Amino acid sequence: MRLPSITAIALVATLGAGIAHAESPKLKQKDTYKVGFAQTESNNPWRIAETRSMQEVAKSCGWNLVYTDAGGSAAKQVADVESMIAQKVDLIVLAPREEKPLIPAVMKAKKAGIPVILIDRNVDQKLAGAGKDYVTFIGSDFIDQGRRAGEWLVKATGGKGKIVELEGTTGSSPANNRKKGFDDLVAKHAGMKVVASQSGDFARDKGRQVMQTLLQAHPDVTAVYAHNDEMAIGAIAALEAAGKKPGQDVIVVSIDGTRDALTAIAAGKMGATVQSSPFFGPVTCDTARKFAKGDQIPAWVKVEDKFYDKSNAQASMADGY
Ligand code: GZL
Repeated sequence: MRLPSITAIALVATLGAGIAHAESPKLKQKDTYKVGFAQTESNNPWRIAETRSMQEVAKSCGWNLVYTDAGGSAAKQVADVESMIAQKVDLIVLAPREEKPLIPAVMKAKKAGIPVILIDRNVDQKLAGAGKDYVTFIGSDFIDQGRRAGEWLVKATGGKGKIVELEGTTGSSPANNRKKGFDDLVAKHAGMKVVASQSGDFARDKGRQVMQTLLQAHPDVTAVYAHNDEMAIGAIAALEAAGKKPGQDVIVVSIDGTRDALTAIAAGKMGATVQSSPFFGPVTCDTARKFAKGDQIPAWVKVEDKFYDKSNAQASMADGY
């Protein structure tokens, strides 16, 4: 009897190892689930709207929701996920605060046989993948959001401007990709220059403080691009405190679509904002149900976002949150 060659044995071993880790854990079909939702923090209207959306859908989706709030700490969010694993939840829904620190927690859930659905923010795709380590990423196209904000600003300024960029939470996928989308677009226009770019951590008052500081170094700024409306509104307060007229001396463009942003656009203080929907409850319930049924789930369940400027902000107030 001919023994299989070393190559054949190695191939089977590799495949076997591969197969063992080929797929993320499954979700059985049943009437009710114990679902963990690990939130990053509740420091702005966007995050509060997201949490409300998840809590509102829980009842109709048959979820007994285990909710945690990491208070802005990725380390605490890791501990929150580990606690959900210890509680043997059926499914973990995670908005990873930053792209890298949450990956070990995702792998621990996989090892414990608990499927993870990422919503709102993603993990570093070089270190973990949909279908293999987690079920899918449900969220907006942050690069496209940055590009759309940049496109609008180029049109609004005739392709000329000294831009201050207020970045979101350092290391988060929305901050990384909103920066990439915007900066790549603006770099194509010789008259547009990002003169300063700094994190305001997606928070209103931090955005105001950073804008106040950057204004001292760049008093001739003509435009502000904020990675979210909260920082944009903080920047508007800083501009006004410095005697500038937002919407006239300085054009402000942002992302999210909060009610305060729609109000600022209608009042002429903000130019435009790209929606970044926080309403993840229904789409997460639908995706989990399809997954349990055995449907093929795409690696990215993309959320489509609207766009608001002075032409539609007032009429769209009901979209705000
Ligand atoms: C986007 C989300 C961002 C919002 C911010 O999906 O992660 O986090 O744009 C929020 O307002 O803090």
